[in-house]
Amino acid sequence: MMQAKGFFKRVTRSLGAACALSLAPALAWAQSADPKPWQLNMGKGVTTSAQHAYDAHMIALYVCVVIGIIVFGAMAYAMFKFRKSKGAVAAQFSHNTTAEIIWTVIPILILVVMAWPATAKLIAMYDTRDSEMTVKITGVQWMWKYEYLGQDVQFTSRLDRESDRIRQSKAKPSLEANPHYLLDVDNQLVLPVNTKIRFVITADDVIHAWWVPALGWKQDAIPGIINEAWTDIQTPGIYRGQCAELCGKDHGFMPIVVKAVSKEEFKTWLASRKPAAPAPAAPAPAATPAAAPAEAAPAAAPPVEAAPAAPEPAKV
Ligand SMILES: [Cu+2]
Repeated sequence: MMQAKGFFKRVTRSLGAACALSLAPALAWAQSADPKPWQLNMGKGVTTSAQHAYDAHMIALYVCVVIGIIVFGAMAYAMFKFRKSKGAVAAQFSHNTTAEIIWTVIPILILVVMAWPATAKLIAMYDTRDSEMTVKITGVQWMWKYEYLGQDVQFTSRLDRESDRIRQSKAKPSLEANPHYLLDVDNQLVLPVNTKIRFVITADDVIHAWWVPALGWKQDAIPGIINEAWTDIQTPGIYRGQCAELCGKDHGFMPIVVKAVSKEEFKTWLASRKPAAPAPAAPAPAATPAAAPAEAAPAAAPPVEAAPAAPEPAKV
């Protein structure tokens, strides 16, 4: 009996050590926003939504690890402790109501414990109220169109020329020479940090999906439908993503690059992208009373129709 106890302790200890070893590198890499080669765990991201997703993921992972240790530990213990060579005889019962109640109720409780925070976080991810600015994203075969609503700033963002040149030439890109091959664009989406930004997302032609993993969500861009999402980036930096919906032959060549900058830097950038204000017009020559109504009428309407609607000084 003492021997069995020692063996069980050793098995539990080595299982625990194996789990800790396998988790250690994953936890170390989780600090970075961009994926790394051979990264095993999901990234932490740089937004509240990403943090929520990461927390929910880690809770589920830890629950799975504990269940794995208990189940496989019990199996290993039973197999070695009650092996045939030791003269073990299998029990003959086939049902045990108490055991069945226990292994039904415990998983239900575990699911509820995991679903409660996950649901609360999911609801928060879709709450776009109190956002400070709105960016409209339109997916187009095969580029993205960005509009800063109310700011008169819009542009398209497509695969950078260098990536395009390499792919057209069929040359083999190297990670050293082209670290962002197919993940670079000509115009980055510049956004301020520590700002609740609402996105309205749609498409012009087919279904696309806007996805930057570091922001913690992905949203479909569907023609005729406006989807919503929001973000609040907490760390300045460059965050890359891609279209995540198979949208045609160049689906793999419409990357996304978000450049998160300080609020002041964003203000300066936005001002620089605004169209130049028109030069002040020279004072117009005094218009004659007859000419004024015709000018006020819409361009499409003939002046003769506009004239009766105008006040007629002769009748007053
Ligand atoms: Cu697409």
